[in-house]
Amino acid sequence: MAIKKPTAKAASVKKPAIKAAPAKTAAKPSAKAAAHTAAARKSPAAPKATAKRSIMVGILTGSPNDLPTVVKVRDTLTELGIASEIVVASAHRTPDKVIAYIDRAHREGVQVLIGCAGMAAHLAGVIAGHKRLPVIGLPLSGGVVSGLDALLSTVQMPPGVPVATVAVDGSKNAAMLAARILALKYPAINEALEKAAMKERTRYEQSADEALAKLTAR
Ligand code: AIR
Repeated sequence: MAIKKPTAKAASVKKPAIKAAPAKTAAKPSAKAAAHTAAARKSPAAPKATAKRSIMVGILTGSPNDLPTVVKVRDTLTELGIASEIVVASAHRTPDKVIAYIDRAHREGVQVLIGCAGMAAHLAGVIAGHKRLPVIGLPLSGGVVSGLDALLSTVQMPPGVPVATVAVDGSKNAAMLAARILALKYPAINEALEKAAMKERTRYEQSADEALAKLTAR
């Protein structure tokens, strides 16, 4: 199930600085149209699937070597019907590319950004400092003490610039957190999360039953 998203055109439409006075002859909206508008305001329609780009979550990572872990973020989002894209850009090696991507993503209506990096993992922090979008930090192992360096570099942000940091190599939770943020706005994502939770519970209970059955059979 693909979650719909606004067209790039719609996302880039600027509001006029001065609101034009409504034409006197403008017809009143019908009761049906008014009800439709009210319903849309209550629960925002998922953005349009016809969008040229339908990316809701941008995943940045510091190195191509991170991709085996980072691709699991995208896979989990895809399972939930959320379109995402992965961009390799480093806060230290290619900071200009990081900023250019964040600006483009923001312009095109990407709603959550995930910054993944190992070692001196400043990527998520740089993203959070540049735009006021929700930012999730995914620290990666590979540096010293199994990623503790990346964990601290990601989580220890100065007050006012939050990065919601998940566990070292916690790809699945990075995706699930992004989905929970989006679920506040899109009922279809909320439903997908509920289904995923039920499936996970069944899997967990079945594996517990099987493990206990094996123990009693010994
Ligand atoms: N990194 C890249 N630029 C800044 C940082 N912190 C991270 C990458 C990777 C690690 O450094 O995210 O996890 C090592 O990078 P590489 O390319 O040498 O494997």
